[in-house]
Amino acid sequence: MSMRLPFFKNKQTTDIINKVLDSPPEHVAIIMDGNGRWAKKRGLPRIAGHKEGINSVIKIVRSATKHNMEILTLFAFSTENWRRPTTEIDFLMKLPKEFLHIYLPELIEKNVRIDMIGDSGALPAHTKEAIQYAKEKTKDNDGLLLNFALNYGSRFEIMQAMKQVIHDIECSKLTVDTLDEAVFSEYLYTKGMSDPDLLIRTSGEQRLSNFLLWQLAYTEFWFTDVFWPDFDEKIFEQALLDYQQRKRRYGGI
Ligand code: V07
Repeated sequence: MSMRLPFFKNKQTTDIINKVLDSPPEHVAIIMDGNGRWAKKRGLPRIAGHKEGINSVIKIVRSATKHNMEILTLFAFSTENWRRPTTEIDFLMKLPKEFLHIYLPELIEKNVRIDMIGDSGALPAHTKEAIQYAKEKTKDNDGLLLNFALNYGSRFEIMQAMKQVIHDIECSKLTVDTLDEAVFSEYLYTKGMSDPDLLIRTSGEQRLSNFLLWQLAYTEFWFTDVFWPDFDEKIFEQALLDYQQRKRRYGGI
């Protein structure tokens, strides 16, 4: 009997974990930080870290589909990242195509829809075309929405929304009286998407870095010291469990 007890306890624990993961957050957003530091630690060039980061992306996408998540938003390139050396930027801009070349068939098979938020106008044509192709190929899928933030900056997003709102008011498509939070949200890149329930940032930094400032108003934040290339399904599930426990505490009040 005493031999069986640990097994019983373990199974019970596993059941609880599975139950919690059956009702995951609808929308998870991730700041995939620490690729450069991961590489430096190994004496490798920064770009080796970015390339390795792709493996974590697909791992987390697979986990998100497994847990029936609705939206996964990944911060892949910020408007501030243009300040990096040209060679690094050129390398980063090839990653969408490289990722899609390998994984698009699997994403299609998994019913994933690919989208992006950010100012696509400033991206190189080859990057834009690769993403456009994937968006088109997956536009009718109704599983996970895999949303890449690329050349994304939240203040820019809010500014351009504000300009468009003013434009629509001036041409009488909108009135000041009908403008509210829900209407304003429709002017953001994330129109039609629910706000993130959970934000994860890797690599020990604890700031937003101009990511989804409007959308994260009520979001739970979860930080880890783990570098993005070392982030895996286990750590992701730990974040999901912590999130569920926070929610359950609120529910008890
Ligand atoms: C990038 C790899 C992950 C770590 C973070 C920085 C480097 C996947 C994409 C991507 C983007 C759009 C798309 C398909 C894939 C990507 C950039 C950087 C710029 F439709 N990873 N990844 N894009 N990194």
